[in-house]
Amino acid sequence: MKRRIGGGQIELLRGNIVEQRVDAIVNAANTWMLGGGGVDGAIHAAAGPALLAECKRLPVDAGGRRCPTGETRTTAAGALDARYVIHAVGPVYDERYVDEVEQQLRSVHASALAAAADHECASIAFPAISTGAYRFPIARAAAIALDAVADFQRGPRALAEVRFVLFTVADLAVFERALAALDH
Ligand code: AR6
Repeated sequence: MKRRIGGGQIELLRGNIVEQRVDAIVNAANTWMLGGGGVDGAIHAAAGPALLAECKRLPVDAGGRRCPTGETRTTAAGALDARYVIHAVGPVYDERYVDEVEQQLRSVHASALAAAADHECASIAFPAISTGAYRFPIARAAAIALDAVADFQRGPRALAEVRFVLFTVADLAVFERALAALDH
């Protein structure tokens, strides 16, 4: 499914994020940025050791953290067919703090798009950040992610193509409903 919004196109597809040919691939990372499971594991496995070496070069705090929740850090992409990996730290879902985690999910998408624009990327591929190990309910996550992207795309720095790569047919259907429901 594709839809034009603002200055570019939003595309939803089922697939594997590591196989996308785009300028920037977004990783569903954690705050330490040393790899993990899910998307993070798949991206590091496909990118090879150069990606971990890139991550280790980033500044780190006393707790070993390289990126706070709701923010992103950009590195080269190792062996991936992309120019950059944008490591995005989504929130761990917590129903006691819904407003806060929703805001963090929104900001991590806005931050990734701004980073892509800063690096003159025309295309970017997102996974469904926070909807796996971090347990964010996917229907709500889809609405927030697409709304954040639509906001950015209506602005002056819109990317030509923003792709969401969903791992299952069911997740793709959830995103398709959310995109269809999005106001222009
Ligand atoms: N391509 C596209 N989507 C995928 C892929 C893939 N190769 N693999 C999984 N998904 P998750 P999170 C889907 O857990 O919730 C890691 O350990 C998956 O089905 O990767 O943000 C990190 O190191 C789900 O819908 O990311 C962090 O510690 C979505 O991608 C933590 O997990 C996100 O699932 C981040 O958790």
